Amino acid sequence: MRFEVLTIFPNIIKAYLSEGILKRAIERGVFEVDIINIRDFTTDKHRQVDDYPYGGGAGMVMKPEPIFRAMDHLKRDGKKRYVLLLSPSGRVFNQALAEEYAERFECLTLISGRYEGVDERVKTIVDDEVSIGDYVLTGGELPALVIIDAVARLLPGTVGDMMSVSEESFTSGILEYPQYTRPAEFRGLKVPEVLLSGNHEEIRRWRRKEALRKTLNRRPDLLEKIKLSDEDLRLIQEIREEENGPDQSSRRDISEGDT
Ligand code: 9WO
Repeated sequence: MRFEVLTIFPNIIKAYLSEGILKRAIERGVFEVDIINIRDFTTDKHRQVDDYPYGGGAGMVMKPEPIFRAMDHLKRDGKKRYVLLLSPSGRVFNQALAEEYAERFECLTLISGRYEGVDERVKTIVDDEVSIGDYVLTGGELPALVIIDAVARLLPGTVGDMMSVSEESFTSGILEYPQYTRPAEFRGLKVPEVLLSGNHEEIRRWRRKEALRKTLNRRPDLLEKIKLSDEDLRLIQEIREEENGPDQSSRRDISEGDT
């Protein structure tokens, strides 16, 4: 797979991809990243990529010409590409979209804006606008990197053990169980006994229960989207009893007497 990033700050993109798992995957040819400096596609002496907004107002807007010329340059290869503009008004990125991009696209092109906005006509050359969350940043570079990271790690060969991808949170649809490593006791804080027991069935059940507990407490919305097994329902019942005392629903009213 290939990612193309259009930006006026290519070093931001380079820096992140020069470390860790993504660097290694690029070296091994799992995917490729082409960084295109939008400023290289200006035609004026000052290499200007921004200009004043029509209608007035504060700040500057990215000019359409350099972005269109950079895209024309890329399109000479005649290959299919999916073009995204990173914008807080785009549709919100999530794991399902990451999976779709990893599966469907041979080339993903990401346009990162700066200043106070991008000329609206750039939207005529993009396939979708994507947001990574409801906040405003100083540019689209971090969102582009977030999308590259989330998609690239799903490509076969990027992450060493694909089990860690298929077992993780959001692939399963619930949050992750608590993790511990040595030492077994640290500053008085003990690792749960069950994890030291060597009983793999008990460990599996404990992890599932704690993952459900965390999801129930922090992201109950996620539980509505997935199919819970009979075991899950039993574990949730146990959690309810632990956290709120015994369930009152199965308790008969005092007026019923003890028949
Ligand atoms: C800024 C903006 C603010 C309110 C409503 C819509 C908006 N669109 C943009 C925009 O496209 N800004 C450009 C990219 C230029 C200024 C900096 N940019 C930016 C992208 N800031 N924040 C993002 C972003 C992108 C994806 N997900 C979250 C934030």
